[in-house]
This record gives sequence, structure tokens and C-alpha cells, in this order.
Amino acid sequence: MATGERTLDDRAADGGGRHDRAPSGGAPEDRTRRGTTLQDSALEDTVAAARKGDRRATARLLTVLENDTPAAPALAGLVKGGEAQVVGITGSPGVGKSTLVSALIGAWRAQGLRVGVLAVDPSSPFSGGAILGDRVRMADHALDPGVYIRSIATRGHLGGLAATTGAGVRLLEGLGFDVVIVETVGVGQAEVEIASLADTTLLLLAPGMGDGIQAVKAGVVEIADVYVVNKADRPGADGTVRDLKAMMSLVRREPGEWRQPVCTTVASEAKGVDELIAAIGKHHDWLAEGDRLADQRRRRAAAEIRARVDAALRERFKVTEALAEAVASGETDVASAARSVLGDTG
Ligand SMILES: Nc1nc2c(ncn2[C@@H]2O[C@H](COP(=O)(O)OP(=O)(O)OP(=O)(O)O)[C@@H](O)[C@H]2O)c(=O)[nH]1
Ligand SMILES: [Mg+2]
Repeated sequence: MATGERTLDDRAADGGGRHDRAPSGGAPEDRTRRGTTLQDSALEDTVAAARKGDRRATARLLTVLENDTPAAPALAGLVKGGEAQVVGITGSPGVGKSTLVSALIGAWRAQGLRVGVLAVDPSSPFSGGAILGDRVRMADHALDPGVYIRSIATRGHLGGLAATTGAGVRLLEGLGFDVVIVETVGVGQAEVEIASLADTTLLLLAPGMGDGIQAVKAGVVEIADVYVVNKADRPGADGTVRDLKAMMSLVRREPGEWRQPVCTTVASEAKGVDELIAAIGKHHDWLAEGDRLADQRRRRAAAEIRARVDAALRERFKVTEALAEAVASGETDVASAARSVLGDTG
């Protein structure tokens, strides 16, 4: 078909053109340098304010990262180090993640720790209704200067969830937060990415949602460090705990490997929270043995870089609908189509 031919040619030309520009990498770097010079002093002031607990300053810094503005690399240079315990919380919609986060904040605040929360909505490019709900549920902590809560919408951002959230986690850590919680709804890839960002990942389940076994089947079992059966005030909680434990007993582990505990909570009444915090602490201690934590953080950094590289590649090497059509209709084969997208780099 003529259309298909034209498309393939177009793609080859396009890919080649992009490739020509690619190796220099000059443009983005120049832009970064210029942005850095311009915003340096303002940035330093904002960082100083944020370190003192000024939430508007913290918000402004996170916006710099979220929008990937030219000042972002300079900011990353200014705010580094810090040692937060990073806790990921994932699970199906409505399972009680935000309610549990609120309860956890309360417990950690009682220990005098500063807590930052990034509530990630992977499906929406806007801060929408669900996020508003989160705000309401976490409103107890709205006036506490030791708590910072931020919703991030990640769709369409360079590097997606992993890159944006990873940068946010690092910022909060660098600003001196002791615990950083990342909440994300468990949809597909998002929870796997969250697990790669967190030191300890909690998977929340609720009785009667039938997701206990499903989660395990779907392989989510591998990403969680601690299982939490929330809404333990509801009928069926014991059964869910039993199912999970039975599943867990089938997993073969090497000696010294982490055995995921199953905790039960009633988040809405802050019940079971101390036990959960103890389980999180145990996991952290286990990580701290040997090089596990350092290894995990290296893996996290690699995952973040990977996410950005992937996004940049997707941007550079676009697969058009016309090209897909050409393959689907049998006009060309996948390997040739891929070569035409890659141009000279293929
Ligand atoms: N009965 C009972 N209800 C709970 C419990 N924990 C949370 N809830 C309720 O469950 C509903 C959903 O709670 P959220 O904390 O918003 O759940 P979520 O997982 O953050 O939801 P999304 O962010 O929309 O995915 C709210 O009405 C809570 O009050 C619990 O332990 N028991
Ligand atoms: Mg929520």
C-alpha cells in the first residue's frame, strides 16, 4: 500500500534526522546551564526555607522537579544526602492506603520523626478527585510542620512515575525528612515501579475483595516486603490472612532471606499500626545488614536512570500508527519496521 510505503520512508528519514542531532546532546545541556545560573540564589533561599519546614518552599522545590525545569539538576546538586526510611504503600483502589498513611504518620510523629508523603496518581495528569480525597483523609496532619504531603500526577512526565517520584523522594530525604512514604494505587506497572523506589514496600489487601490470592498469582507477591490485611474489622479478614500465610508457606526461601510478615490493621481506628511499624522496622534492620540497603539503593538509582532513558528513547524513536498498520497488513515485517524507526542507529 502506498500509505505504508510513505510512512516507512518518513520514519526512516525522521529517525535519521533525530539520530544526527542526538550525539551532540548540546541543546539540553546548554539550557540546563543557563537555567542554573539564573536561578541559583533563589533556589538556595528556597532550599534553606524548606529545610526549616516551610511547606510552601518544599512545594516549590518539588514543582521544579515535577516540571523538570532547567533548575532541576542544580536543585538535585544542592539537596543531597540525608537518610530517610522510604516506605512504599500499594494496593487496590479503596483498600485503605491513605487512611493507613494517616495512621502511620500519627505514630511516626509521636516518635518525633519528620514524615513526607508523596501520593502518586499514575493514571491522571491532573491532581483530581482521588487526590482531593487523600487530602481530606490526611487532614489531621495538615497543620503539623513536621509533616509534608504532596500529590503527584505523573502521566506524561519524562520518565513517568519512577523518575518523577524518585526525584521527589530524594528531595524530601535531602531536606531532612526521616520517613518518606510513597502511596500509589496498585495498577499494573505502577506498583512494581514503586517497589523499586522504596526500601520497604507494603501491599495492602482487604477482606472480601478477593484480591489476596489474585495479588499473589499476579506476581505482586514478589514486590511486597510486608503484607497488610486492612479493614480487619470486616468479616473475612481471618480468611484473607490464612490464605496469604498458606501461599507464603509455599514460597521456597534461602536461609537468611526475608520472610514477608502478614500484619492486620484497622486503619480507620489506627489499630495494628504499632505492630506494622515494628514489622517495617524489622525489614529495615534486615536491609541494613551487610550491603543490602546500599545494593537496593543502587538498583533504585539504576531503575530511575533506566526510566528516563526509556522515555527519552520513546520520544526519539516514535512508532507511528501508519507503521504499525504496515506491519499488521503484512506489507512489511517487524524487524524491517524496527530498523526503519531506528534509522542509522539500528
Ligand atoms: N471499615 C474500615 N474502613 C476503612 C478502613 N480503612 C479505611 N477504610 C475506609 O475505606 C475507604 C477508602 O479508604 P482510603 O484510605 O481512601 O483508600 P485508598 O486505598 O487510599 O483509596 P485510593 O487512594 O482511592 O486508591 C474510606 O472510606 C475509609 O474510611 C478500615 O480499617 N476499616
Ligand atoms: Mg488513597
